[in-house]
Amino acid sequence: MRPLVLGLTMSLSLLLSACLLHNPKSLTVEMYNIDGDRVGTALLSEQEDAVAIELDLEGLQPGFHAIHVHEYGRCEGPDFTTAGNHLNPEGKEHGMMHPEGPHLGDLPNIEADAGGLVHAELELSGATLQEGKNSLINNNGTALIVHEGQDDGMSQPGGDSGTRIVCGEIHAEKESGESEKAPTDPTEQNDEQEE
Ligand SMILES: [Cu+2]
Repeated sequence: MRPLVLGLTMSLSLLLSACLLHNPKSLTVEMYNIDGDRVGTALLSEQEDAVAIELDLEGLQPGFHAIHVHEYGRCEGPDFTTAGNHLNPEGKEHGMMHPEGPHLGDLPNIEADAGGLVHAELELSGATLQEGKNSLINNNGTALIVHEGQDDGMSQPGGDSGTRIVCGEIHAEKESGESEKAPTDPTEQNDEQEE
């Protein structure tokens, strides 16, 4: 009987640690440009009813750039359309200044300095790294995307922010041995592909 009890205890603790991995307090997201070069990181950390994002990037054009969380955790170059539209679980309009917005994934513009560097501290209000409707790690995750232009905070569907130039996949850390789930086809639900 003893080995059986031991075995059960071990599988229970494995199960518990797996749950903890799926509910991270913080995550580091690697950011890549359209050539597949790593250009920085975003450190995401769980806050009360928000996720804080500490972003460091290099190699951008100086000036303002739009940044959003998009709905699928797939960054495939050269256009990153695999990340789908903005994360918008509540069906709102796009834009930080829109009266019926914003999307959960909307964020204020970031600014690259004369050397092309960005250091920004952002907050994604209402989002979570835990599981649930507003989770960034549900299903196949989400993606943090920087655009060539700036977000005007109002235009539908994506703030007229232009080409996607940098992308980072946001996933729960996987336990070793867990195989990747088959990703959904982003084209199925995307009638209007956002810029
Ligand atoms: Cu975007």
